[in-house]
Amino acid sequence: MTAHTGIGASLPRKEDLRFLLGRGNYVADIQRPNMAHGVFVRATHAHARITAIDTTAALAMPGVLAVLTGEDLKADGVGGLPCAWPVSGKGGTATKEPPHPPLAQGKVRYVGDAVAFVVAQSLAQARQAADAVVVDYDALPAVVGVLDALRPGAPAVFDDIPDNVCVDWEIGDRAATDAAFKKAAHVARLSLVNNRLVGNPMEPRAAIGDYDRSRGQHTLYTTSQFPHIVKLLMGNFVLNIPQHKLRVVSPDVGGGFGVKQFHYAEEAVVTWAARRLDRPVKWVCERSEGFVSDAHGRDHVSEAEMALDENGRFLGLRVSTVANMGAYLSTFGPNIPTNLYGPLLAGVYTTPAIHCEVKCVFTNTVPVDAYRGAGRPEATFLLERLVDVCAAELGLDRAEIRRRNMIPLDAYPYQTPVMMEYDSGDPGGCLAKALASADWAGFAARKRESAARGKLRGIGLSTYIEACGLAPSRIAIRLGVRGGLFESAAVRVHPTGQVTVLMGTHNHGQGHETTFAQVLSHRLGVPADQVEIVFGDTDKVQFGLGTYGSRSLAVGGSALVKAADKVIAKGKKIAAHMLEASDADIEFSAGVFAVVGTDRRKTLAEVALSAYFPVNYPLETLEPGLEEQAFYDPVNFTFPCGAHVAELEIDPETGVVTLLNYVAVDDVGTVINPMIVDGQIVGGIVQGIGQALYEDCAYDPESGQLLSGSFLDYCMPRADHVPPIRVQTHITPCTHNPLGAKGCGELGTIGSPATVINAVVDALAHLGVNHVDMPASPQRIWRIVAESGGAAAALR
Ligand code: MCN
Repeated sequence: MTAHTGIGASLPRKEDLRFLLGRGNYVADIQRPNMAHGVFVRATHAHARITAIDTTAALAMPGVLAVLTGEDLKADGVGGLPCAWPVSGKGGTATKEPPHPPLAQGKVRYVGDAVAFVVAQSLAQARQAADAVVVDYDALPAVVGVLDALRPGAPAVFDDIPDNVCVDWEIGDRAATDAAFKKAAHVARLSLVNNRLVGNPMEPRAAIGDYDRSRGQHTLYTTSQFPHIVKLLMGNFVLNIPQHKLRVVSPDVGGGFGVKQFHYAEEAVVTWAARRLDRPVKWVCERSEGFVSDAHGRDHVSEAEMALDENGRFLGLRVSTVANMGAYLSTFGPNIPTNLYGPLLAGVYTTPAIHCEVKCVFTNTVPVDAYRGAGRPEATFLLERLVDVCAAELGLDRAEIRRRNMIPLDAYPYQTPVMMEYDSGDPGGCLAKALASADWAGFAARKRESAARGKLRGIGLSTYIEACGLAPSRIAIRLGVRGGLFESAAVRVHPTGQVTVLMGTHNHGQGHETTFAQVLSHRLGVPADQVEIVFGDTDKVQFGLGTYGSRSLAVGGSALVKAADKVIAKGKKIAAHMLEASDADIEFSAGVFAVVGTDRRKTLAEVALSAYFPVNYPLETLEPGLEEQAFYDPVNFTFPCGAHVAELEIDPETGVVTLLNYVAVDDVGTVINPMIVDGQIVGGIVQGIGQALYEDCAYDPESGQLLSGSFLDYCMPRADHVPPIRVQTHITPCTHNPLGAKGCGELGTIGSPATVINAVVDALAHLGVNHVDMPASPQRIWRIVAESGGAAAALR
């Protein structure tokens, strides 16, 4: 009856009608009675002592209600923003977590650091007054690059951390890896940079603090991917608000891509200001303000070495990475280049020995945290670039060296030397499909044809594996997270059989209102249009941990199945009573409870009506009502994997890269909605193309000023940059969750940067090029071509 709206149906996204009709409800749309408006005064120096803040002129301006500073925060006992996931370094050393006040106290440590908050009757008045706040700075030397921050004598971001090292972390077996290198027939080496990125979701961040003095009740409306965690962190660590007096609402959110999953200073400041002023206070981030206040992503410098035997088999991998934390630890900061990076370095290969060390380093830049993929694109980029270097140095075909080292199908479940146990996957199958689909074999002819037109053609491939579905509590706790990472769902069957589902995850573009309705439709036999998905309000939804790490379906969806199964179990008892049968004789299928082998049956709606109006109901043994809640703690991560191929042309005269074709073959386990999965993968690939070819968050190394602080300088990929992308799946179901589903939300950003750069390097390989750092901008490529004798020579 409901197969068409259940698992596997490409249902159009239910939520889109609301957005297309302009009925979305974003934080900026929310108006509260008597609401005031706030503007932040932000640091113009990357590193400076604040010698004075003169607020007199600003306070005298029309409409101004308050100018709040770090000293006011201190006087009110407001705490610092906590890092929720510190990691344990070499020998068990602790992560250094310096205080992170929501408004700077004493010093500013990056351009954009919040110094004061001006609140006025109108936004225009607040803006004008913010300009009138006079901050006197005593400028200090700044440090921007991670390698610079490690140099002896480098400016210290914090006086009590003179070497700027936040944590020095390692994973793997150093001795076994050293031994592998000793017996190697060949060692391939590569130094590489993973460029710093700015997330730039379409909707900038926003927050409204609201305070009801009569009840001592705070409400924060915020653009968050995880309202319950903001409630916990802000209430408990920063503002000391009891949890029952704090509500966090995260309504429609226009994209997050990771950067809306942190607890930000602005959230605490508006909540605190609303209480001080006893009126709602709204802040909406400007686009250029977002460049200096949204957490940034990536920013690694690495050395990588692969030891190989004489047949091109990987014996050992050694990685040393320095990762930028920025000026303070963001919510998950140190976890990203460590726990989400090192354990993925085995990729889809059987490399028996791996050792990776990572130094997380403070600099005078915006804090760095998760950005779509978070650690896993960095691992894949390093490994898959290095594999290409191995192939080139050994004269092996790039697909062949991968096949030789790939985890065979019969080796699953596969334990890697870096913690992970992959439950399922067929990377060889993905690779074969991708090569066939991209006509890898026919490339030489296409290359000749391009050369005849004066273009350098390249083809690149990459495999990848990702751990998503954060996270099994047993592993998360071992890795230092302060608590488990289950997810929750509640299923409320109304007396008439329609259903409201309360999800602990948050939908901000992923299509949850559609796919979770499909999951429930499949399990309970209720048409998807009779299911409403509620999320994002801590007063409505039971505790939940939100959306990141492509976890919503694998973890939240599994909680939903669990809750639905509880509904079915209770429904069987009710139906048994109604049908005068034993529970054990009741079967449930497609929304109907039936006595096995008979035509006696009750629909879910009939059972639900009886549950709320218990006339023919086992009241002595069963509570009324039909609503169940479940918490699901996964036993393992899920491991999507795949193979991508990109083909492109380079114009040697200008250095411009034009992508011609992109093929992706991905294993996301059971697919709930093929159209949504396609969209997620394509979106991710485009983001990865952005990193590979266009996006670069550049700072001036001396002054610490952000050079690419607007879309004039920071090049986001546009539709005309993107080639036709062919997405195919190659499914092996996840073995440990009830849906068999793996994540799909990030894999595009994980597979594509290496794929694209491998193709760029292939196009330039005849010039002796073995690596190009991202972004492979026209300037960077033009320079390579010019240094190797110019366009004409490159084409010879
Ligand atoms: N899905 C499916 N079948 C599968 C896997 C997933 O139908 N086998 C569906 C899911 O039901 C869900 C969507 O695909 O509707 C993505 O699911 P999942 O992989 O579980 O990822 P999450 O929903 O947890 O989303 C998080 C992930 C991350 S971490 C980032 S960052 C990201 C992303 O998804 N940010 C996004 N995709 C984004 N898409 C949009 N439009 N905007 C963002 O900010």
